[in-house]
Amino acid sequence: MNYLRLSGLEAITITPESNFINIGERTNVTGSRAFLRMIKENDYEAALSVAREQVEGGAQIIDINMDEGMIDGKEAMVKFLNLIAAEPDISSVPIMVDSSKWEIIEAGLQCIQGKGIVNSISLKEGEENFIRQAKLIKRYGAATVVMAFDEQGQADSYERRIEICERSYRILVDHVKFAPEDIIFDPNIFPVATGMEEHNNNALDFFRATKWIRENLPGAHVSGGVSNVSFSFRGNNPVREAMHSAFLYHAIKHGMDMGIVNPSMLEVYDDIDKQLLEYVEDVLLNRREDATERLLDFAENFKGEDKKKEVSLEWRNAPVNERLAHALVKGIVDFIDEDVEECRHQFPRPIMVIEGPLMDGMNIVGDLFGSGKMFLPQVVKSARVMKKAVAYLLPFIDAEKDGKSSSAGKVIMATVKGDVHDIGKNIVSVVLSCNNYEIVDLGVMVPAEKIIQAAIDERADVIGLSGLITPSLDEMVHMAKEMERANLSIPLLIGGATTSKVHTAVKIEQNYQKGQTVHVLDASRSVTVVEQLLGHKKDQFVKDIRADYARVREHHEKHRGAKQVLSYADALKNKLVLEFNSETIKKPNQLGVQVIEQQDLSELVPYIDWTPFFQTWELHGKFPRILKDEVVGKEATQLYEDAQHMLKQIVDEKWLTAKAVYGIFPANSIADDIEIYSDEQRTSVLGIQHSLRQQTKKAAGQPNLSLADFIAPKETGLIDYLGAFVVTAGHGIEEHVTRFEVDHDDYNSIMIKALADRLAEAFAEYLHAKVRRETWGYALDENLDNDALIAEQYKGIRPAPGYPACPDHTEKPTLFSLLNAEALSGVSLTETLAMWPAASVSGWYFAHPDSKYFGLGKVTLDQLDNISSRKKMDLNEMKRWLSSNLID
Ligand code: B12
Repeated sequence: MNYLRLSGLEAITITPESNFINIGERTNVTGSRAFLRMIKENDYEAALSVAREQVEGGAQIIDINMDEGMIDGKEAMVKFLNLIAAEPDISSVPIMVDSSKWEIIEAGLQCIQGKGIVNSISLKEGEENFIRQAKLIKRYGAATVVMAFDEQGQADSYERRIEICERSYRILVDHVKFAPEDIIFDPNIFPVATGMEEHNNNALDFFRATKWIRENLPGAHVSGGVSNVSFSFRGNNPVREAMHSAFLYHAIKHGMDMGIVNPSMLEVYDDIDKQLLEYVEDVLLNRREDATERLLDFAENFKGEDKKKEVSLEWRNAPVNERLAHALVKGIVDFIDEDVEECRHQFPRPIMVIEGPLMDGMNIVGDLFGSGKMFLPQVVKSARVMKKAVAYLLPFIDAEKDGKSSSAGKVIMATVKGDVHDIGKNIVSVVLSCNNYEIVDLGVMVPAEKIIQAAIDERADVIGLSGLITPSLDEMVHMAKEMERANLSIPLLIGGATTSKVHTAVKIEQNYQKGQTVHVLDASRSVTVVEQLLGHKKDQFVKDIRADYARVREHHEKHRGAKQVLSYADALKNKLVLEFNSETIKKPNQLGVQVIEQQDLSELVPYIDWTPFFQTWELHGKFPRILKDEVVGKEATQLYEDAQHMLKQIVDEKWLTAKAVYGIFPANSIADDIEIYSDEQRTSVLGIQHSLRQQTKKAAGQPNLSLADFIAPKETGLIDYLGAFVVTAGHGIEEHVTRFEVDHDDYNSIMIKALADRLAEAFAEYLHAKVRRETWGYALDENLDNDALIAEQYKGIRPAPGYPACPDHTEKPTLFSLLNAEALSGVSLTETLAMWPAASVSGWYFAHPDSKYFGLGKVTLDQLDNISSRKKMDLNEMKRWLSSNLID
């Protein structure tokens, strides 16, 4: 059986093991008034940020709809999709081209890269039209949503749903030869509890039809727009949220595997008020004649109600093993020593407390997390309880001979040489240890030899590597080669922000033939992967992975160079030409290097962008909305409270020291180089910032950007300026991390790192504002609140080497020497140019009012050649550093 494979710039394969696929719905003018307004007002920058936010918020596919009478839908669709294509962070995910007009769909299909989805076709206008459209979709290489709609209208019963879906399927598969896995049925989600009897079976019929489709139409998928179901309860969010969650819970159980769901309108299924859940499910499953009336009456109680918090100690009355399970699931450490002690007396050997009640409790945690009913911060807290319990028992176990516990397997974890980030790695370690894997954590910046030696000495079953920045990808390739050379055959796991399945398949896997390499997207997937790699189904799993990676390589090979790009020379000709004059160039109030020895942390707190903090903990959604309504609302609030508590201690007790060094220098551009001068007479060149230029073929009138475009060319004779900065909030962190680790407290050790990262980012934001208003002084009257800063509404930009506009990390040494940064801020660069302490950010300041953030995208060898000679760097070395951005 083939699986549905979709792609933007990156591929996703939807297998039976995949979690529910969430389709972002906010780039849809029919569903979002804000998005409609942006399109109407031609504010495509804002529209792009809506798309970006959805991808960052976890949408795996984005639906785009421009069906609105007041706009030219076709033109808007084409324009928007072309703009998206030049934004790698958005176009990484597949696009769903959504329209009721075929011409818009077709225009959209002509723009999207990778394999997208058409939303939708149906038999509404008869077979001929249906077949014609399906053939075209097939030719464009897209998947399609098929509505349960035919010549007689929309399917509104179980029988009609299955009749239309079966007929559509047979036509598509038998006649059009459409791949069955590329068919996604939308069997119509209609409102329930409308007061009309004929609507009572609406949800139930959807569930039954979904099950029937999944069982009888092999390969086909089921999707739908969930919010429709609760239409009768508009204005009553608590009931709507409960209804959406309960609906999804049952729909997924019946086989719905993707859908349009607004995450801010979901309650955690297990947290739904039990009575409300019963009434909601009575309605959804049509369990009682009076279900609607009862829910309507009951719903009155929930109008506008805030969720209450209760602390009850009733659980303390339960038997000890239940108490342990409760403490583990709820992450309560308060009674752990006394409970473990009590339990120890009930078993002949202390080890049995771990193998019995504690592991039973952790299994519950593992299952709840695996099924999406528990979230990462809760799991990390559970791990803390487990670790404390084990620590309590260890002296008793050590006192016995042969007291070793049997683990499910031993995993070596390490952040690779040159890279300093370990939050992701630590989270994976916690999640695996919750599932009874023994973790040997080698820390950060670990060279290959050390990892391999540890694997041999420890007789490890798996090696897991983590890396955050692109240079680490190369180190992972090196690791694979070294494992092959050392004759190892244990599986190699690859993870971290810049890693990907494609990179793993194309660049890593084949270097390690004796064992299997697997890319793991996030912590929640790590357990199933390790389980399969170490379990009795290993052979089949490895076979599947190999076949999958071979397909990825084949696809990659086929599409190599298929992108529409300009030569570097043509891209340079299509540069952005800005106005440079006394309006756009402001002479800075202060030139030269400035230092902040010890920044008052309390001044940084208001600048914190909290949304990424929640992402670190795998809680997706925008702050502060996430605290209230989201599927993760309760957990997010708890996490936020814990964070505030620690943040206060960090500030009050000066746990961390924040330092900065920054400066503004005279500068001019020469093509894509920016010369940085010691003084305004431009007597000597202090350094050169080498920029890279976009080469993706742009829509007419759109320039190919380079950061150098934002600085006045030397030939204008005008003096322009460039700023540079390094900030850190990481000095002093080690002491506290060690303290937490000694106390077996992963939760707080991850928490302090996540907060230090937030403070580093906040410092970058704070300093940028200070530079704009004071040091450079080009935005004296700027008055932006934190939301406006986060939305980047300020004038000027501060791109950081490594970020999408300037992915070349090798510019950091220039930046550091310009500022004498290592001496003045205590931040150093590792061999792969990560910064130490980890919670540090460095970058450039551009002040031109038209400067903006952009993504470089892919570049060609002629640009590589050009930049390596400009930088006087060996071509192959340059190629290695820029490999993620090269069209190979
Ligand atoms: C928060 C953040 C930061 C924080 C701290 C990062 C951290 N976590 O330690 C700060 C502000 C300090 C920072 C700084 C920088 N950053 Co930054 N940052 C991010 C951001 C927004 C989120 C990363 C994150 O924390 N995610 C949450 C954690 C939990 O996820 P994770 O580490 O990926 O781990 C999960 C999985 O990957 C997986 N996993 C991880 N490891 C392993 C290992 C195994 C074995 C397995 C199985 C799984 C696994 O499981 C984890 C849990 O689910 C990303 C963009 C993004 N959306 O990814 C950019 C990003 C990682 N940063 C980037 C860059 C460039 C930088 C800087 C170099 C910029 C600069 N010049 O200052 C610096 C470098 C700092 C340094 N010390 O060298 C780039 C890297 C790409 C590149 N070209 O190299 C990114 C991708 C942004 C971008 N789009 O360009 N950054």
